[in-house]
Amino acid sequence: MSAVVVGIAATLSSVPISTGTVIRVEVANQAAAPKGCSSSGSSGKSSCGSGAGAGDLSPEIWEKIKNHPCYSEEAHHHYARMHVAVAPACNIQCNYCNRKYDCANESRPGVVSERLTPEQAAKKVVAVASTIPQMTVLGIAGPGDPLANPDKTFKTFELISRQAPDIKLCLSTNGLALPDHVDTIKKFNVDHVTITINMIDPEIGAEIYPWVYYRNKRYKGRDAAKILTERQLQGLEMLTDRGILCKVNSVMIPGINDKHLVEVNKAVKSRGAFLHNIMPLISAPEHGTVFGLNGQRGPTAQELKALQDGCEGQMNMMRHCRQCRADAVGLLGEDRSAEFTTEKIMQMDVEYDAEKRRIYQESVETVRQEKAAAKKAELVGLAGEHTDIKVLVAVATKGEGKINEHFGHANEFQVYELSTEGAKFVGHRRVDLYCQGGYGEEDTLATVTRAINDCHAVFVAKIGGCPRDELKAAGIEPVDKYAFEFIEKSALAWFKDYLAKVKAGEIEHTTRGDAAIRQGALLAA
Ligand code: CLF
Ligand code: SF4
Repeated sequence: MSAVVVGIAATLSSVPISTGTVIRVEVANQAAAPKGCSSSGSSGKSSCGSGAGAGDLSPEIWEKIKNHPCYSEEAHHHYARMHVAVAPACNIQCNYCNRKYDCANESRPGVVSERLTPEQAAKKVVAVASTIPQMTVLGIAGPGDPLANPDKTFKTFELISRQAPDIKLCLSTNGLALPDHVDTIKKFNVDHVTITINMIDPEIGAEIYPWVYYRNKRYKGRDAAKILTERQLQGLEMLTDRGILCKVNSVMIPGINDKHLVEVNKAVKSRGAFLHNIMPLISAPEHGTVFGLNGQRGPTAQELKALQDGCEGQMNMMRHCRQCRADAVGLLGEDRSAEFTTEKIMQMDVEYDAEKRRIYQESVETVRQEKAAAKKAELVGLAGEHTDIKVLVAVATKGEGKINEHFGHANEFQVYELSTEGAKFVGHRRVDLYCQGGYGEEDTLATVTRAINDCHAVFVAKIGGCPRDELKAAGIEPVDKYAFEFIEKSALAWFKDYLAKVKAGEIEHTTRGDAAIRQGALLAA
């Protein structure tokens, strides 16, 4: 095993990190040669991002991501994932985590998952896959760290790969124990691994991690962070060496690691990470976390976008993460876990029908092709336009890439950036339901407006008179004329009209303000 080079000050001493392995601490940019995602040699172009399609990637990579809702933005409109909460213990402490809740590296603070045995988990996967044929990925993401519970985690993977072999296996870890398990991960065909890497500098790490528990000893502060970063980067290299697709999650903590995440981005790209997912810190006093209690704020929507945009030239950025819980079920952005409680699952008599799933997924592919063709046709109409104008628009959708949700029923809005280059997914905004038992809530409308305040328009399947007027007063145009049509095609058609009106002097193009990322505890719908 070659030494791993870590991007931190050369004065740090070497630390033994695993049997026969020593991490050498040198300059970051001297790290391993670029490996990576695409047929274009991991050039880090945005065409190679999580929004990339079949034409942008090598056939081998496309096959791995085409129906993985987290690794492909385009796939997330059509395919679902599920998590099974089989891993309760954790080997580190993060200042944004309260152990009463799930691992906040993949989950929202404030929600707790039902713990399962591997056998219960396998039964649940078969039941969900039979009920939701677009469920293609099984992830283990907590509620603690999967690799701090290796027996339960790998037993679950073993059972599922036997009973539902068409389902992709996915794992999310803090990375501390990762180098010890890379060969087992490979053995069980876990082809997608997420590592949460919030820093490569132990000084910064000491502000995020009070301790790690490593080789039967508790380390604190800077020493703890140093071991953690070395193990994370070593694990990442070992995985990419074996051809396993790696995503890196980073929690953006303003004033602590926000600027530093650009260095993290370079370090993980150079070690072959496929995708970087920079997520906002969700922090509120009621979560009982160190950050929540000391008033550490999360980023605004525009701060998050600026960082993601800044890193996009370096590598593929994920922007559609929903920070879902450790027992999430369904499309990203929906949570059907309540339909599959242990009690309900144990009473279900399920038979796994792989052929039925295959036929359903073929129909999904037909819709995807129609969607791509519609978008391409609309883009042709923009080809003659020459302007730097970019606008954000919000969309109410419940999947299939269509504008098919009522304004009042949306618990999130997807946000697209429109330019003459096309329509690009840049994020989502969670909101409280405006429509409560048939009536609109005025307070809620104000929070919705704040959440999409940086958008010029909101596309919906339907909207009532009152919210329509209030949105207009806030400078956000409600658009329902594309109800049940494909999102990108419709947004581009609207944008063409917008540019025409600007050109004709009918409207003046103005930039909009910032928007708020919701900070409260997020509960299952
Ligand atoms: Fe789960 Fe994570 Fe696999 Fe996806 S989630 S283990 S890679 S299957 Fe996805 Fe959820 Fe974001 Fe995670 S939206 S929190 S990135
Ligand atoms: Fe909590 Fe996850 Fe951090 Fe462990 S790794 S302390 S479970 S957020």
